[in-house]
Amino acid sequence: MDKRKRLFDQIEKGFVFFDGGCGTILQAAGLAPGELPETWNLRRPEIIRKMHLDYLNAGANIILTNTFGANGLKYADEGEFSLRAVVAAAADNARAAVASFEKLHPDKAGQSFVALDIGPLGKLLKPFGDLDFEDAVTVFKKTVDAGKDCGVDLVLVETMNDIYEAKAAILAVKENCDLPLVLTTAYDESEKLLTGADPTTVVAVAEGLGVDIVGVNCSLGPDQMTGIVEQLVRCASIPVAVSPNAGIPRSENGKTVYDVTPEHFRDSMVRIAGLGARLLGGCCGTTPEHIAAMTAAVKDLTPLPVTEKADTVISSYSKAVVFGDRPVLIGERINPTGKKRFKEALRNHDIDYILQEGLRQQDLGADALDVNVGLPEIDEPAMMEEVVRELQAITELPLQLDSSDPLALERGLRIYNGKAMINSVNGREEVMAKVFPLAKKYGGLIVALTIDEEGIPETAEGSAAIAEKIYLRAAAYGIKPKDIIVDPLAMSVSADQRSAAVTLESLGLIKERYGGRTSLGVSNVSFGLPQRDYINAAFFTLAMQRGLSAAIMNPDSTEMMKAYRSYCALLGLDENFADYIAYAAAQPQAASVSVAAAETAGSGAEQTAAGTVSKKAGSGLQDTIIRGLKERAGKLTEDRLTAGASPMEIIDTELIPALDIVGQGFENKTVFLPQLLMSAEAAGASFEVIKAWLQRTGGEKQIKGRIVLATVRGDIHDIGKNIVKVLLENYGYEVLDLGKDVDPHRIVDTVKEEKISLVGLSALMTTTVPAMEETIKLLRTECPGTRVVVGGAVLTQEYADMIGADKYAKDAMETVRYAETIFAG
Ligand code: B12
Repeated sequence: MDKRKRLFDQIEKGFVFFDGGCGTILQAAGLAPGELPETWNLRRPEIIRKMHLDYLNAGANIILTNTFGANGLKYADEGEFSLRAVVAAAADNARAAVASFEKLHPDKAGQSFVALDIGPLGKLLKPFGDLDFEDAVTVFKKTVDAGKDCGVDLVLVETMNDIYEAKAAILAVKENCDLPLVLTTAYDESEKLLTGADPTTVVAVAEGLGVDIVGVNCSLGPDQMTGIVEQLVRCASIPVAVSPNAGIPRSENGKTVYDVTPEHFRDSMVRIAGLGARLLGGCCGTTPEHIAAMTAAVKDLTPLPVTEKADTVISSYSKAVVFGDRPVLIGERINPTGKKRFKEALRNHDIDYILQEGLRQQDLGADALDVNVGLPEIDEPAMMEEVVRELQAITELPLQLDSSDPLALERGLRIYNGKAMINSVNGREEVMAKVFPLAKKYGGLIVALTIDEEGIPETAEGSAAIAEKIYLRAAAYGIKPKDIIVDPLAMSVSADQRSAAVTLESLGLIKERYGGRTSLGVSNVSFGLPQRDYINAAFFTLAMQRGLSAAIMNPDSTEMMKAYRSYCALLGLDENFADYIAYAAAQPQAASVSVAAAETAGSGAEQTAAGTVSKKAGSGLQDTIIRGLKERAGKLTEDRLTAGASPMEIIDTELIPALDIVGQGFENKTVFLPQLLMSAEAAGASFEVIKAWLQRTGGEKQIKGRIVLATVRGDIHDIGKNIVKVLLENYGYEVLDLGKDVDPHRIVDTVKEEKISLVGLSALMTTTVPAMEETIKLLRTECPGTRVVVGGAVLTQEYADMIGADKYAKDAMETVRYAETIFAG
């Protein structure tokens, strides 16, 4: 029988159960620290098979192959423990366990499934990490290739804490096999993934990519998952899977312990089943006893039905925009049409300018950004990919990929980190045949223009007829009406005065007849007329009145924004007039802020209501670092230096305060790791310029002394240490920089070999201060006489004394002054 059908028949019948934890069981059976658990598929198959059988006996229907970490980054292509050998053995073990179970329980034959288990790669993807998206797809593909023909019934991609990595894994699965696919991701207590996605975002991306079942696993215990499960059930149209840990792990005498007992787990999972989850299991710390208690209590309950949800959703990697009563504003400025400066930017490959346009529209209130980079003389597909890549690194707004070239759309959609809008398809058969398969594969909300082989219809009925044709063709590709947004085309009224009325009537008709969502490129209406904003704003208001769901518009147009904010306030779409009041209050200020910001580069970053760190009108260095604009940070630094600012002044008044603001946001959970990383990179770019400047302007050349610098073990923060290094070098010291995450022994060995008398250690986290202490202790015994100066944001004089350092230096300059005293004699 078709594997998908067999699985879904089982889900149809009632609850389906996953197995529980694996790591703790293998450790108890003797898995050594550092030993790869997947090698036991070959080394200790009897233990793996017994574990599977124990879970089947406990009532699990789906057992996971022991392949969580089996990927091409950890396992070689050849040899005894090659990826293929390990995965094949894992599948054999699981299937053997199912066979034994079915022999003992013939009545349960056909109810058990083997899932090829795929875990995360342990690396962040570019630009936040160093793994290329396509390389991640290739690595996952290897595991899929190794496992797909080994008799597994489905694939489980699990414990994903980055939706981008999940996308890479999903593509690898969908492109290389047709097994049913389950995606479960790991949320933290703020109910978000490490990179910021909430359940609505995860569901939008997963469903768009064609995942069969979506859910949550690991990190939290069942009780902390309640809110996440509620959200998943609320927005998913596919079954929801839930596999919690046996509580939040904690450390006791060096061992990881989990507090949730099988009875507690059972009670919590009964509650979770009642919320609408359909597949239930356990993750870290759960045992066959937990699973047995759960299955016994849940199996006879009646599950809630899985229902189709009507919401239209787009998303970036972290922010979902749900189409509701309030029209979604899509910024139109990233588009060369009629814009000389933008065309120039495209021709000159001035990505920075394009990014600025994006950020400006974000500040002005856009909910999403249209991206059109089509110019005949440039390679549009390559440019689309590059601009999408760069934009999605610096803005959380979802993107609308706008091109008539399917190749450009595909390049953008493939690497897009979220669920995009696709602009556009129309009623022409040829266009639908090219664009719908892309939307089906990558997900997306398709803008459908009501134009076909016959041209633009002259009546609202004509528009509705094309819309209907598009809905029907899309359905044949498996695309739902909620993922189509109809654009009945705003035509220039100056060419045909009736056209605006027809467009408005079409909006109403499409909504009324099909419950359809609609969108318009509003500004087209005024083409050829003076004071276009007047007409645009009035037309926009009329369109909103007819139920317009989204507008592609210029958020820089005061008239349009006034119309929009006032409309939302008047119709009760803006609770307590909050947005209206904020908008109105910002109006007189905006002008003065922009002047002030231009004069005093840097000050005034603020927390917006949405919680992200941004600044309204500034373009100073500090703001640029906060926003993570690398190239621009470099340029502005150069300008400041040329204008006479001193390197230390720039570091102290721009770099450090910017990172402090982002760090604060990170702590308050308004900023997520990707933004932190982008800011760190921008600070790094600024610092590179300072470094080059210092080298050019020259310090003293004669070497005054040799110093070892390192960020301690477990700590990868090195911006501060690098600043210290450059300043020391500038003052004539030779620095042996051992880098970051440096083992104490390596530091000691270098000091001995190089006969070093001063060591500088950096630590930025409370958790790495012990590694600093360990390094100092080792230096004291192995290299008596060597002085140690310590620094880094987390350190204080008190800490420094506690761990036995010779000196605490609060900044780079103080380090230099200390070095002067050490090497004076
Ligand atoms: C940038 C940054 C990052 C970047 C680092 C990039 C890089 N290449 O360094 C990235 C994004 C990679 C990162 C990752 C993480 N970060 Co971080 N990060 C920061 C941030 C925002 C700024 C640090 C910085 O560079 N400051 C600017 C420099 C110039 O200042 P500085 O280092 O203090 O250096 C000055 C002085 O201290 C001194 N100095 C520094 N080193 C030395 C050395 C010597 C010898 C001497 C004498 C003086 C000295 O001189 C310098 C110049 O004046 C801070 C928040 C903050 N405001 O500090 C969080 C922060 C340090 N990070 C934090 C955390 C938790 C993390 C992560 C665990 C996040 C995660 N969940 O993955 C990971 C850690 C990974 C690891 N194992 O280390 C926490 C630490 C909390 C704590 N108290 O323990 C902080 C405080 C943020 C927060 N508020 O939560 N982070």
